[in-house]
Amino acid sequence: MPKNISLTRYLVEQQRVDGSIPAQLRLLLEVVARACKSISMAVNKGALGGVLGSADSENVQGEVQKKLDIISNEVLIEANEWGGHLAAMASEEMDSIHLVPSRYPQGEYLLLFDPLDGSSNIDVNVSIGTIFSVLRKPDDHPGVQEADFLQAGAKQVAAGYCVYGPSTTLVLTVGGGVAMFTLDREQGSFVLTQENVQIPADTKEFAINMSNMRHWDAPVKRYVDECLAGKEGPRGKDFNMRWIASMVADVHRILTRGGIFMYPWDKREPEKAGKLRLMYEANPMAWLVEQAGGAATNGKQRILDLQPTKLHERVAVFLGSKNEVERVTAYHTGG
Ligand code: P6P
Repeated sequence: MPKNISLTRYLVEQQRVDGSIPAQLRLLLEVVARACKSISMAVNKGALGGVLGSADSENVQGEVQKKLDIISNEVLIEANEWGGHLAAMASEEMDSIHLVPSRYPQGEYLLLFDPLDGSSNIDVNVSIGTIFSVLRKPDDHPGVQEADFLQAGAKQVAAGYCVYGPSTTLVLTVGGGVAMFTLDREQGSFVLTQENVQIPADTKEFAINMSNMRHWDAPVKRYVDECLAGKEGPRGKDFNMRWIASMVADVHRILTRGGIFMYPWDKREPEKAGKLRLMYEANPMAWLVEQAGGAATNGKQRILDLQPTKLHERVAVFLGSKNEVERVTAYHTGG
């Protein structure tokens, strides 16, 4: 792979190859990347930045907001308002959509994000990240309303995340595979460090919060029990387990070396389909995983085919190595 390809050069050259990144979308992705750089700086200051701990407020999910949740949300909003590439934004941290102020030109894209996923890990210095999804604004009516965001994940035009870990890494797809860019803090720019990411179809590593085992449905329990039975069990091989409790970090590991990530429906809150949010967590991650040769379902259906009915709706998530996701999905569907 050629050395020192910046994100900008990658986007320009990708547009030349397949026209998948028109100017407005390139601007959107560069602005989001710049916002992630600012968030990375704030996160990396840690206790020195005076931004750890809770903000003594709750978000629409009823979760206590961390100061950095709010800061990250504001950074993304501010960065994306003036460019003329967006019509509106939606965030895990905001009850309703945020229209681009009328003093700025309106663009053709909609941006959704979880500004700082895994924020319960901030105060304990564990990797966290920003997740984003880009949709096209419907052009059959003027203005933007919440219903315009309710598009299936298969309609995304771009998706990605930025993981704030030992290195800050931006992972992106526009439908032609998955590329990874590592932040070079000396240059202050994201540099291409991997392209055509491929997830192995098989794995020996599963990720799930085991403390919820007694609440799971039978198919999930069967799948995990078989992994735990190891070589002597029906799988005939031993498995390893990882759970970072930061979806971005768990998905990054799976994109890097394979594995299956599961956050299933459970009996604790049976009216909820799952814990994770469809629009700005499951959909972008599902597209990235599929673009890297993996699979992503809610246990029964392909996540990208799900038709959303609410902006903040939740979904069960099984994603990663194709053969494992197909197995656990078959346990649910009797396939
Ligand atoms: P639990 C973080 O709060 C998050 O939304 C995901 O990033 C993560 O995978 C999951 O929740 C962790 O949930 O119940 O294990 O704390």
